[in-house]
Amino acid sequence: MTLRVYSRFITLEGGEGAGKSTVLSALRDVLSATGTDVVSTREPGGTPLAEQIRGLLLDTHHEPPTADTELLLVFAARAQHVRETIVPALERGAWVISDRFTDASYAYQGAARGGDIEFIAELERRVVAIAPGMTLLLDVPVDVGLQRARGRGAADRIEGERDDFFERVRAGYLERARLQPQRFRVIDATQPAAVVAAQAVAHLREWLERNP
Ligand code: Z5A
Repeated sequence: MTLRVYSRFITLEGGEGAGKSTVLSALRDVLSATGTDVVSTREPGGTPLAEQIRGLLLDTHHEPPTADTELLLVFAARAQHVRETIVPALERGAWVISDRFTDASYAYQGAARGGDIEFIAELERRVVAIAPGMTLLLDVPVDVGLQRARGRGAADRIEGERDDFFERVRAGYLERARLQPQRFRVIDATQPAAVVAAQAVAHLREWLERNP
């Protein structure tokens, strides 16, 4: 079973504090300004049930999930998100921008947590079955990103991981970008936020020209 690729589906990826939220607003503004129907969403989350699963994943107060539990919860949330939010929006002709998608599972549950990549690929094929046309990877050194993210206050369960975990996340993302250069655009996210957003918008405009 191959993944169905939607050119109107764009995802943002990156480690902690990479600046995805800031870029997402800039992309949404560009699309909305042209009168385009655009849905912005996030993972884990994007539906009421998936947001509850997000709470379970990030909460620091209950027993920590095992690596398998974490992986299956992430994909349970994604299954709900894809069927209830993403595919219905794409099928009615809207553009969808998601703050994280399946690449995050390869980076966090695969590269960083040591999960079985073939099993993740199997879940992707059977449970997700779709892929974005373009993915913007905001790449930032781990110390810079963590300093930004931790400046915001109490860390959630995953933000509380050690720095070497996030080094593996970053390496996992860069490896995916290296293997799929047609889909990925890698942006140096150490630059000022306005510059990062402008580069992301330039990629979007180029994508729009090729996929009107
Ligand atoms: N997760 C997973 O394990 N597996 C999966 O399959 C999925 C997710 C989908 C929640 O994701 C967690 O779920 C995440 C991975 C895991 N791990 N954690 N923790 P999330 O995306 O909601 O959470 P996050 O990665 O922690 O988001 P974030 O740190 O908020 O990142 P961001 O959205 O990229 O950053 P931001 O909010 O736009 O910016 C962060 C701060 O930096 C903020 O104060 C900005 O003003 C500042 N900032 C942003 N850009 C810049 C620049 N360029 N210069 C200086 N300062 C900047």
